[in-house]
Amino acid sequence: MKRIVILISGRGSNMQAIVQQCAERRWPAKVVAVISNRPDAKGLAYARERGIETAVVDHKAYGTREAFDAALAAVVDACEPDLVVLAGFMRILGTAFVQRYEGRLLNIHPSLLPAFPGLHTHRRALDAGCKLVGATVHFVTPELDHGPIVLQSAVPVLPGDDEDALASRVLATEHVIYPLAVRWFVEDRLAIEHGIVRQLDGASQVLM
Ligand code: NHR
Ligand code: GAR
Repeated sequence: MKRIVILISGRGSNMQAIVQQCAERRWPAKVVAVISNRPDAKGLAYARERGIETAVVDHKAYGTREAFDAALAAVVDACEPDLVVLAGFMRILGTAFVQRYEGRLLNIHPSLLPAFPGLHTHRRALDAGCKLVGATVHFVTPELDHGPIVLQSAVPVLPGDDEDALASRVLATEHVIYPLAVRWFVEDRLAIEHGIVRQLDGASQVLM
């Protein structure tokens, strides 16, 4: 059984999708903890209801990013994870943290990377006149939103779309691709070769 730790900052709908599929589809894995940097993250209540251990490491309690990262790493390490999943986690992590979990740290970013790394992706895609937008699951590397790509989804931009409309169309696909990517990881179906992810069964790594 692989041990999964999920880091959140808010609603946690991606976390919920992963928790549900892990339990219902009998993955060889268990979500052992959900950790938030925000004490008021809505997703914590869901995890508690499901009997999953929760913890809060409040970034506001630490004087430096390095001190926060070290405190977070201590809590994560105590869970002995095989995989750490960022699911709407909103703090940039330093090199020491990222290297500690290299090859077992995943993120979902709400854009078709390498377009629009960072924040406000839907606004920037609208401003650029993009006709397709989407989401990307990637391994985390020290450079923000630049790690090896595992899986992507693409959806159209429709006339009259605003940021909220785009965000919810993309989010619906996140709930499909993130659980799938995590399942591939826990079933040992992913390899990283020269910075490129290969799905060992040859499954399609894009959802349209
Ligand atoms: N850390 C590293 N090193 N590499 C990545 O690829 C990371 C990461 C930490 C988080 C998620 C992310 C995203 O998918 C993620 C990927 C937060 C920010 C940000 O600017 C940017 C990207 C991501 C998460 N955060 C502000 C900060 O100063 C705080 C914003 C807030 O609290 O609302 O850390 O896009
Ligand atoms: C998701 O759309 C996720 O891709 C995005 O925030 C949302 C979190 O929703 N992540 C980022 O923007 C990271 N910078 P959730 O909390 O319901 O999973």
